[in-house]
Amino acid sequence: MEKVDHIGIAVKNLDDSIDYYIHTLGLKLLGVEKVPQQHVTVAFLDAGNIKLELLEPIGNEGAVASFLEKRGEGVHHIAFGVRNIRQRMEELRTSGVRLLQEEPKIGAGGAEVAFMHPKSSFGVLYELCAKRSLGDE
Ligand code: CMX
Repeated sequence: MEKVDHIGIAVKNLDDSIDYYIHTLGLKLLGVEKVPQQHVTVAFLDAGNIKLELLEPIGNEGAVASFLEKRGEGVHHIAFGVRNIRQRMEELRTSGVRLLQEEPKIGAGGAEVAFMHPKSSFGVLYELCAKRSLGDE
C-alpha cells in the first residue's frame, strides 16, 4: 500500500456535516460528487496529509444506507492509495484476505476501487483506491 488516501465517514445529511467540517473544524471542501454505482453522494475535504470522504446514502439501498441503519453515523472505511490495484488484489487474495469483488469497481473521481471484508481485516473495512493520475504500472 502506498499510503492512506482517505477516511470514509457515513453521515445522514451531507449539508449539515459539510457545514460542521468547514465552519467548525476549518477544513477545505474539495468537491461533492454523486457515485450512483455505490449508492452514495460524497464530499471530499482536505485534512492536510489525507482527505476525509463524507458519505451520504442515495436511497435505502447500498452499503452506507445499511451501515447507518445498523451502526449509525461514524467512520465507515479507510482507503489505501495503490498503484496497481489488480496486482494488490491478487497478492491479498493469495494471503487469504477476503475481497468483496473479483474486479475493481469505479468509485468517486473515476478511481478504481475494491474493498476488503472487515471480517478478514480485524473489524475494519479497507478500500484499495487507484487514482487515474497514479495509473496502473
Ligand atoms: N466497518 C466495519 N465492520 C463493518 C462495516 C464497516 N463499514 N460494515 C459492516 N461491518 C460488519 C458488521 O458489523 C457485521 O459484523 P457482525 O456480523 O459481527 O455484526 C458484518 O460486517 C456484516 O455486516 P452486515 O451489516 O451484515 O452488512 P453486509 O454484510 O450487508 O455488508 C459489507 C458489509 C462490508 C460487505 C458491505 O458494507 C460492502 O460491501 N462494502 C463495500 C462497498 C462500500 O462500502 N461502498 C460504500 C463506499 C463507497 C465509496 O467510498 O465511494
